[in-house]
Amino acid sequence: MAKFREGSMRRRTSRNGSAIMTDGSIRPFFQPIVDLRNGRVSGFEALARRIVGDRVAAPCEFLPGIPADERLALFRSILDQALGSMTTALDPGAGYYVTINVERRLFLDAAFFAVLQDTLRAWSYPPRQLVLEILEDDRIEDESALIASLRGVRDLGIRVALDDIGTAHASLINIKNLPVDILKLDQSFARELAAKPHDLQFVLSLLSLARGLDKSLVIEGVETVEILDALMILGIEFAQGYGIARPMPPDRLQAWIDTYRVPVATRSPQSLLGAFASHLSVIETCRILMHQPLPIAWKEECRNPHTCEIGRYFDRCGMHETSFGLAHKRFHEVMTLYGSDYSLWKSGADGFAEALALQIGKDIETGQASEDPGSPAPLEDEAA
Ligand code: G
Ligand code: MN
Repeated sequence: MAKFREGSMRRRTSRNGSAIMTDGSIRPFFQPIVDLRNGRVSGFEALARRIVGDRVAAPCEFLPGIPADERLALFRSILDQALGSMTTALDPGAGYYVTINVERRLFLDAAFFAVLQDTLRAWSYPPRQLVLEILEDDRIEDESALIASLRGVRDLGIRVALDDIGTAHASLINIKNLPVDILKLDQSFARELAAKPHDLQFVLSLLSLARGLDKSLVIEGVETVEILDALMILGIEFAQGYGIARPMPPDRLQAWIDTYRVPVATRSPQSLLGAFASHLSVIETCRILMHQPLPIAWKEECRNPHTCEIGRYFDRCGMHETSFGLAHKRFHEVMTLYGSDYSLWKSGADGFAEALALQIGKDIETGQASEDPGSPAPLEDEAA
């Protein structure tokens, strides 16, 4: 009787298209997440890929072929393979974490916790080194049940991340209501920063929100060294993106770790986008100080455009006499006026931001900005 039922289930799932699930073609690739404060790799996002011959397919291509009732099995498979790779392909003592995407409704699946605990136990894997990223789902869900499930996950010692912050679904309400440890800014923000430096304001404000809420912030979609530079200047902790590394199969991870160095390692700008980020920080600080006296050290040095980090960068590159260099000098002339003559201060601040943005745009047009993300040749599009 039991045998008959098992057999009929197997037939039913295979009719439902689970060939994708059972042929072993779905494997995790791993994309590093770097801690910008010390330049070290902190963890890896495990990303499901389907490998057929020498082609590597992304989830948007194969997920539609996996029916809803097999998504938990997909999660189990990725989790199992990811924990296996972390345990066997890397030094388990290094303390890297792995972060795994989970469809929102799986947190409400009755069998979810058993899958999670069984797999952790099978690999003797420390829960602290696992992060679950909550993905979006169009369905209206029972929020209180989701919150209870997330609490249960965190009680096991596993951390939870909210993915795709800034997209329609992952809204401020989710940040407010869901018990999570990590916020991940959707890659569409960082990816376009090179052409839209003003968008750095979103990064800066989200960082302030994350800090205030005591959560970590990961910026995804870091495609160039200039973006990395700007994020470091803002004080961002964690970054992920093609400019650091593409997702790669587990057997390449250790060699990548051994050779990777963060290309910029100071808090002083190395690019115009970095200078823009530095300027945003100064503006933000002035605004915070708005109704308070300027720190003494600032007051004395403020008028000298060579003393700030941007000024020192312009010194190194001989940029003080350019249009944006002159705008920078003008800002220094009015910088102390934020409390007494706000509109003059603001025109100086905006004038420098605009002049910089204009030059950044020109550099992109003339190909002076880096297009090479500064990482080894793309791995994902190659044969696995
Ligand atoms: O939604 P989520 O943030 O989990 O998306 C991760 C996906 O984004 C992966 O498929 C990965 O290959 C892709 N990705 C990662 N870094 C970058 C990047 O810098 N630029 C772009 N365009 N895509 C990226
Ligand atoms: Mn993700």
